[in-house]
Amino acid sequence: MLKWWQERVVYQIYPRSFQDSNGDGIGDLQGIISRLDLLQDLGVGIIWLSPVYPSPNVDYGYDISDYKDINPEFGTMADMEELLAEAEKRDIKIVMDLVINHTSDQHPWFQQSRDKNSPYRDYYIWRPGKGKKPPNNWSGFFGGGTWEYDEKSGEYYLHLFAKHQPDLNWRNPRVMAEVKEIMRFWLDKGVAGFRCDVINILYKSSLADGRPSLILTGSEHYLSQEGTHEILRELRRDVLDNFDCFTVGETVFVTPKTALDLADPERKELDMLFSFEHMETDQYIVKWFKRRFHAGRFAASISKWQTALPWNANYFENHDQPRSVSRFGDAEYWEKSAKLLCIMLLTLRGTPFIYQGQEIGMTNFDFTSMDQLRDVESRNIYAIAKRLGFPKALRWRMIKATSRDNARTPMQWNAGPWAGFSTVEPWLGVNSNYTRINVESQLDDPNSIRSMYKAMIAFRAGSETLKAGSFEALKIKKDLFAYRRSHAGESLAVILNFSPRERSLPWAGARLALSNYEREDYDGVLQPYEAVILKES
Ligand code: ISL
Ligand code: CA
Repeated sequence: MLKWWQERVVYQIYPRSFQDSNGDGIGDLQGIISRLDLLQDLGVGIIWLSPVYPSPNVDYGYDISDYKDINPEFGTMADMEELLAEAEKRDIKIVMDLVINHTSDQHPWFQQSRDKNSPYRDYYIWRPGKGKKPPNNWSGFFGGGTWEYDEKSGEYYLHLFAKHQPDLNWRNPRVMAEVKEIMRFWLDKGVAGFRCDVINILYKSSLADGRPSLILTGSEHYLSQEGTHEILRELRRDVLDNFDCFTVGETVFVTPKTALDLADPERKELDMLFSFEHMETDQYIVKWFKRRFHAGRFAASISKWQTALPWNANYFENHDQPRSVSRFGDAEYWEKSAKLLCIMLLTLRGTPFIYQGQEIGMTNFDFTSMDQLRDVESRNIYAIAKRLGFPKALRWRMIKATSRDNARTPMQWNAGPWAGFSTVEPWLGVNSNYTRINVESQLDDPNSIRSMYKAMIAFRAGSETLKAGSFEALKIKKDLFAYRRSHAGESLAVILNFSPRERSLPWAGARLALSNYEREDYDGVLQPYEAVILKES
């Protein structure tokens, strides 16, 4: 028997960029409420809200200063309750982002923690320096160091992300108690679970120097440690198991083995997780060094993970990643390749996650200068690359292809001013292609990318084979990827042509169920970027 979170499709909303309702250029909760009918029409069953809590916005919501309130830019608690109620009317569940590895440095816990004698001191990780040097040699996720010296208490605090995001001390039972209470607070309000931010790095086993490494020196001391497994089991047992809810963990640097330890149902830790390997197949070592997209490499990674875990959280986009059609698709075949990615995402085994705008084929941000970017990570990395002497053209190329702002531009609703997102200039630029790529123009067009998403969500909802079936890779060859989903005597073959050329691939005894081209049957030849679903039995 499948659980409801295995049958439904998740839609991720980045609230700041979804819909502004009060003309301040910032998306908000009333804006989301006003678009719920469209999400219901699409077939969405769960919304994951990126953080809506009060935040100084150093990392746009991923630096939280109050876990039990709503960012006034987004609205009030009453708006949040209205959103939950309105979503429920449409049979849509809401999942919150839970960011508990770190808080904002403006959180009252941290402010008090700066006093050595405060009972909050141990909520964070404070250490004296080694002479003039920080306590250890670890390097951070946003580039640069992980320790910040605090004049007030004469010690350093640990921050694996920006210096305004101090890491919580998960060895302190009071931190655990606080987080349990926060989770109960939201579950009591009716949220249906949590997307757990960087959840496999909570527990730091030691603060010793890390092995010298090109990336994330020190990570062997905090990646997926036994202490983290214990924390996850405790949260599950004491909080989550008392509610009809689920968790999806954002788990960094996991392998199939370490991922299984986090998401094996028997172990009662996470219900599913986001792995990164497929998103790293177009890079060398770090995401800033992109290499040419190779469909075979992508497909091989997906296949490996499909069979490594009993259940996957499938995604090609989120608020941290460039747009999938710009990355894995083909600009010349924008529409066909976006539809191919849609068919792939919705036919894999696992819960599909669609990021806002993906359903209309939104593309990377066409920014022309660094001033147009808001993301702290892009700015840090650009500055570090400059310090390292990277030529300007290279720095620019890195940021262009990889900046997280590529996916954070305002949602393109229509061809009107500011793409219908706002009545004033938004907090981040609108992609200039909004007159061509927007929801309104695709809504009534049966051949639009959005219509393909709608059709595929409905197809999946009606197919036990797609929802519950097994996955078997059949062919992974350069730009051809074929796999089979089977269940209770039915078997579906999915064939994807990731190339601008026709490809011949006869498939005896199969009937066409669906294609991103208009055709009645399958003649053994795939058109450029064609994706077909064939019914084999
Ligand atoms: O951007 C990344 C992936 O390409 C990572 O380095 C990212 O920082 C990492 O996946 C963690 O992401 C999460 O936590 C961060 C926050 O900035 C991201 O938006 C969030 O998704 C810190 O809270
Ligand atoms: Ca607003």
